[in-house]
Amino acid sequence: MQLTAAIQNFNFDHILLNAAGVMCQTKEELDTVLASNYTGAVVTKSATPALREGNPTPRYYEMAQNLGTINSMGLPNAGFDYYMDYVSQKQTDKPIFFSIAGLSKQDNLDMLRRLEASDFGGLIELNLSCPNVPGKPQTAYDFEATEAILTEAFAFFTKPLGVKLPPYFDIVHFDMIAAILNKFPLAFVNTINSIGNGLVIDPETDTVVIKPKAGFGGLGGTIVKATALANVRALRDRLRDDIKIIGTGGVTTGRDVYDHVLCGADLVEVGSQLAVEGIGVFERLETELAAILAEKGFTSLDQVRGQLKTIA
Ligand code: RRO
Repeated sequence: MQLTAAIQNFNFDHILLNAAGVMCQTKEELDTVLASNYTGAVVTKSATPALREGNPTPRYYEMAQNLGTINSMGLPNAGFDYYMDYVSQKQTDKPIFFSIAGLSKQDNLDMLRRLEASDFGGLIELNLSCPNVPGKPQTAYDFEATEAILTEAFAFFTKPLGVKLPPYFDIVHFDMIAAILNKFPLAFVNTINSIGNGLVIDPETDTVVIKPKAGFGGLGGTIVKATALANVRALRDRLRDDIKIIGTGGVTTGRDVYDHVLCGADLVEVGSQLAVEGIGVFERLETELAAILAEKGFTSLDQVRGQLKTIA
């Protein structure tokens, strides 16, 4: 069974990896993801130039019946240098995605300059979709700002760069973001980040379940799957073939992974369910995925990728 993928000259022996933010804030967590026999890569927690503690707790909550999660972590991370140190020291055959999420365009451009000047030989993910920093809107909902940062970045950046996008909910917005992304030599697009600014209530206490932003936070897990699939499918239909797609959102079973691939995902990331279930999730998902492929008589994901059928 061929459960592999490629982005430019990076080969992935497995299509699953963590979603940025989950199990990737410390070197020990990053090592855990890399050490799994069922991950194809690892992505680091989105970095800011300096260490951040993030928002006050409670800032993460799991809904009943595995419906999903809500978080308002607020970009807690060990700072750019910590992750640069990690990727410089690390000996691994697996590709590493270095994720950055500056709080301003200048922060992002400064970090990209440092990545460009460094020996880092992996992939870089520019997170334009953090929903949880009070007072900072998600950049990728501002099409002009998105085009501006990519224009300035690609004026000097030559390494494999992708963007992490928020979910879009309108066909015109799919058209607009794709038209912008197609202007740039992006290696990949990762869709979706959490659905921003949901609200979950505890029925026992009539209280919100997380403290920051009066309870508003990013939704992940089961409840976001349909939105994630729509975004993967819509972008695969609109982006240049050489821009690969990382499908993220709502993956709790092997069938969910299969559905992402059907919609056109090259790699698939696991966020909420990795937080809920732990590192063993990757073996379970890959085993379930392989069983579905075998049952359908496929020997490779290439026979499935993008093959979603519509009703004539
Ligand atoms: O740290 C967070 O609050 C966070 C980030 Br940066 C993100 O991109 N997505 C998310 O759900 N949480």
